[in-house]
Amino acid sequence: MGATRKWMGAIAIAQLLIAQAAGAAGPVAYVAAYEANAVSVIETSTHTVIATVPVCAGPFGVAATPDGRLVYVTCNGGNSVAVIDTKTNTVVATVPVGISPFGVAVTPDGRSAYASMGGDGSLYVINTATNSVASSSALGLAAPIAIAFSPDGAFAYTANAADDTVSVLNAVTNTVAASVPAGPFPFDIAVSPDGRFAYVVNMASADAVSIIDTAANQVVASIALEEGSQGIAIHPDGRFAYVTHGLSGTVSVVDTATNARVGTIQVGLNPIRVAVSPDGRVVYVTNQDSSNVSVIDTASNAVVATVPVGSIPQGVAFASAPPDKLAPATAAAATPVANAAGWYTGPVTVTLGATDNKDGSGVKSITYTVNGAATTVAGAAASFLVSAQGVNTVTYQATDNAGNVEPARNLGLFIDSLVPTSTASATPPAGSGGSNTGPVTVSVTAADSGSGVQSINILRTNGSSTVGESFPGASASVVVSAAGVTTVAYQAIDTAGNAEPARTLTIRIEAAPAPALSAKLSAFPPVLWPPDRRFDTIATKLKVANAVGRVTVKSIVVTSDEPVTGYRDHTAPDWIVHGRTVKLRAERSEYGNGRVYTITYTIVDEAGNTAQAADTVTVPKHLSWHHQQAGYGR
Ligand SMILES: [Ca+2]
Ligand SMILES: [Ca+2]
Ligand SMILES: [Ca+2]
Repeated sequence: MGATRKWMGAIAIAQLLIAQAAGAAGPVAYVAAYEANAVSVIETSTHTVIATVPVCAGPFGVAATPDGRLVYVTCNGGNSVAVIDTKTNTVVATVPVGISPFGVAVTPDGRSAYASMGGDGSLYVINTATNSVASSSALGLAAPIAIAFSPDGAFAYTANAADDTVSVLNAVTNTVAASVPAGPFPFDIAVSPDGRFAYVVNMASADAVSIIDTAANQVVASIALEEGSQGIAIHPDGRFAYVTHGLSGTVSVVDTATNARVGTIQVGLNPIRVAVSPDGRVVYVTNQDSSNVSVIDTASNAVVATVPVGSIPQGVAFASAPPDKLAPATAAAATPVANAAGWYTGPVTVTLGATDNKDGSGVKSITYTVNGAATTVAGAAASFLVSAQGVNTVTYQATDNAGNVEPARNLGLFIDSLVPTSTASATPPAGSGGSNTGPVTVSVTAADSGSGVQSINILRTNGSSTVGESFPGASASVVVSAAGVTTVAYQAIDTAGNAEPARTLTIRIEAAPAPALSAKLSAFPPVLWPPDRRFDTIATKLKVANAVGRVTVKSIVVTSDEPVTGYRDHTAPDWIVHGRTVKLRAERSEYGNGRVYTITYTIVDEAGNTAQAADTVTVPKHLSWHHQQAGYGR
């Protein structure tokens, strides 16, 4: 005993540590690395460390909730218990407890975590729903460095290293129900799956394991193995116990039916804690002096892997969250916003965000396709640019860490950044001088690649007059009728909103010609009578229309339908024009049927327009009754 105690003194008391194998089935092991102030997380299908979780100072014991969601780690140097969320492998709470916590165990119902204080012998009960201390009990236990529950949760058993006892705790009242003498230096404890026996490892004795009958609360047998034994775990089927031996660096396999050693397995240096996976396939052994974990295959009792972990590994427990069978969900957002018709005029940034179900395994990756080309990005967010013209088909789906794949969602992105093109024609075409003489119909037709022509704008400008119109569709026409120069500006706009630069067409319409200069001449009297060869002065009245400026009489010409002289006519001249005065001779041939003088004015206006006006004066053969009545016969 003295030699063993001396060896015991060679190890630091701070390294005393308890492991609690969690009841949760699962593929992940949590290993407290005392000197690293961290927990190494080992994925057990490949036996590789997938995370290192910083915790409080000096992590020792490890226990998981039955549902695998939470792992409790005693921090011996921190006087606290760290709570790790197994979904995220992050510390979600650090619960202050008593002095030098060592052992930790979770009740089978998962509602509480029990931590035993090596420093002051107290028991702390942590509510796993709130991760706060539900109660603390000053039980005066003597360095309770390990704690384990009965399967029914009625009792907890502590291995008390300082007084070589096991305390049986009533888990309802949290009081000591019994104190059972064990071997020297009880260092770890495990309860058989059927609850009938508690197995205590006595470090300081070759009788390494004391077996307590839990009905009688007394030791009923012991198992002789070797001194320096430090940890024990029982296979879920109850048939075998695994005991670590720090001095020899081995693990003994004990048949629980015969309490005989049936195998010895060489592991790492100074193996301390041990845990059996819930499926019973592997045993994890922490080797505190080689800072690794030996993985024993329970079928062959051979080490199949050695996993480096944080410095001075101590407690180990298996945990995993319950199976996640629900796929994550991904939401997509596009920037910028499409127009009302659903079109974009340029590249579109698509942002994807995925979330997994509550208590799910978390989003592992997002896979998206753009027009058939697939990309997978790690994590719950992705962003990418879509820029192809036309209809882009985007699909996206997230995958969680449990392998659940979201059904693909679809996003259609309609991109048109190309302006439409319009052409205009004028009907009728302009004449050779580039002008039209009447109204012109301007017809505009447009075509577009992509979203199609939405409308055509036409703006007519003639001098200070402007008329703007918008026509839906891909064709439009306006009629230009105003004289002068009309600029027709036109542009097409597509459904996406792209507007082509305005184009122009110039229409020239000649002004209607001004009304012609005209004149009407009235001569008075219209009849000369009697025909006595005298001269009469003729009054003339000229009525001018459409003159530009002043009118000038260029000439006054008198003609006669009978000759000036003839038979029995020797008078000449027969008319005199002097200035604006016209004199006509009252004379006619005796053989004719009357004479008709015609007086013709030729006028010119300031624009140079000329016009003629004429009137007649008659010397009749006989004076008609009508003329007599009119007073012409003097
Ligand atoms: Ca999920
Ligand atoms: Ca377009
Ligand atoms: Ca005459």
